[in-house]
Amino acid sequence: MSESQAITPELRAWIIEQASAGHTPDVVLKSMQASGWNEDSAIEALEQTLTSHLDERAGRAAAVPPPVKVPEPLPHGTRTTLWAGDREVTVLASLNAPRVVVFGGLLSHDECDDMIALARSRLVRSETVQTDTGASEVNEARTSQGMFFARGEHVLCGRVEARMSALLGWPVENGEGLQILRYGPGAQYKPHYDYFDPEQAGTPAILKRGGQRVASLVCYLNTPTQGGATVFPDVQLEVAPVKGNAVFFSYDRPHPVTRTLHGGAPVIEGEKWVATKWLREGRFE
Ligand code: PD2
Ligand code: ZN
Repeated sequence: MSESQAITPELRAWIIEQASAGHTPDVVLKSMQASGWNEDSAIEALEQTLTSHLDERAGRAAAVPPPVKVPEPLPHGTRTTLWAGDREVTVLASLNAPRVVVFGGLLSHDECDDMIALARSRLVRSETVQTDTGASEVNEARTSQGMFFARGEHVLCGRVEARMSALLGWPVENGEGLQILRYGPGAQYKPHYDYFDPEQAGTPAILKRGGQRVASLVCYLNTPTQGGATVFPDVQLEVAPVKGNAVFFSYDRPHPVTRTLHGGAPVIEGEKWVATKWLREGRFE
């Protein structure tokens, strides 16, 4: 789920379009304010977008940050099965660049059903940014609904988190609480990176709690009738959403060189439920 006034690729494209059409920053700012943006956030979004756009046009690439240690589920090379503390998990596929591993049977079907039952009454609609105005709003047909569990909130969350930690060799304390998302027909998650953009003004404050995100584990809680794959456009990889399975990917620096651009393809028929675990560099307390 994105923050309500984050600079999404759509908003960035809209701001650049407005500037290229000759609208002054003041006019663009007024338009954003008229559609619900607060002045400070709008100014910040405009400054960042236009500065980085000018840098790109001048060939001044943002520096690639140094790599950090990330979770690695297959430190000794490819295996067909892995012991995850209380359950054997199958390795269905892996890729090195981006680092992606697809797991079979990470969760039992009962665990998937129980997770959905615990989350259902707490779902709230996720917000998207409208591309024509830059306004943050809920778009019923296209968005997912979501909620966060606190880490260890239920016995089930604690058990699953311990299993993920054993599977990935990464401390439970370095994980965020599980995020549950439900997509209805037509809903999708547009391609994005899960790390926090170092260019965004709000990022240093976010990083105080646990540092950067370094990996994601998206678990499928049901099998949609049609659609809803997790896609990695840079390498044209599509991971089929199958109940109990999961896709892991890591990013050793907050930069597109990791090739971890990914999205949730539209659900065509049925619904799609996922539980996402994000792993941080440090303790997320
Ligand atoms: O539901 C997905 O397939 C998906 C795709 C992209 C989930 C996430 N990102 C996420 O939770 O970050
Ligand atoms: Zn994501």
